[in-house]
Amino acid sequence: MVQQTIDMNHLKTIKNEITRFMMSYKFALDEMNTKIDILKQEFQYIHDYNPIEHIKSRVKSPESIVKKVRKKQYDMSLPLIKEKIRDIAGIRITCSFISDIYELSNMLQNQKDLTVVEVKDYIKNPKPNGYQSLHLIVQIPIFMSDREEQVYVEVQIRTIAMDFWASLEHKIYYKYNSEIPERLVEELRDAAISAAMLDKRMESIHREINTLREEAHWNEDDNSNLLDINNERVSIPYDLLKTYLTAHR
Ligand code: 0O2
Repeated sequence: MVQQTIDMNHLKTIKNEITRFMMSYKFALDEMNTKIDILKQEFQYIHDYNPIEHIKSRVKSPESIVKKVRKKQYDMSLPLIKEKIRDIAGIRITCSFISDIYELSNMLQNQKDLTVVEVKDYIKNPKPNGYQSLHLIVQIPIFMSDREEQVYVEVQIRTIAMDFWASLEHKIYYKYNSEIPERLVEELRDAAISAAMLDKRMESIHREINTLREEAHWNEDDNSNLLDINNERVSIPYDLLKTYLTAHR
């Protein structure tokens, strides 16, 4: 009877510890999502468009955590898991253009309370199978009633095309395990290259449209392109200003 009471108490303590452990990742994601939302609004204000197509976040399930711990052959201890498994909290941000990925990543890296632990640039250096994405491992402080904790969060930032490829590739491997023939591996790699080319084309169209929009805005604008010289109103040609601004950036 006494033995059972001790076990029950012990079990209760363990349950509490695991709950607190898992909650810390939920809080970290809440904090990150708030940050990202603020950045998104700021970006919208500066660039007049929303760079984020969608955001998904998840806390790895306890079963998946255990599976990864076993695969990596770590000891089953919470402090060790906290230190070694750095993608328990994960956020996936899908951006419109490649330049948005880097801008968003810089904005995140400039946040004073975030510590960037690792950056893996699979866009500049795609994985051999063609996988592309920018991965950041960050640490974010969370404040609980009795303590402050630094919690790891994995942030994956990619374009719609990269996300499309990664989702389908994941499904193919999930369904067929790792036995897919080399010919199909090649096809997937080719498809990743096509996705990257599509991203580049879309970005170039986006840039051109932006320039056209700026020019149109400049030409139709109130008085911002006018100078008063010797009581005479002179307009500054858009091309001249653009060259000047580019040279002095
Ligand atoms: P899930 O279910 O998405 O979480 P790690 O194993 O994390 O310690 P690794 O493999 O060096 O170390 O990490 P990496 O390369 O940063 O990859 C982590 C995550 O990126 C993966 O998590 C996937 O989500 C994604 N990823 C990486 N490579 C690929 C790929 O080739 N295809 C696809 N579709 N996704 C990829 P998990 O834990 O594998 O899976």
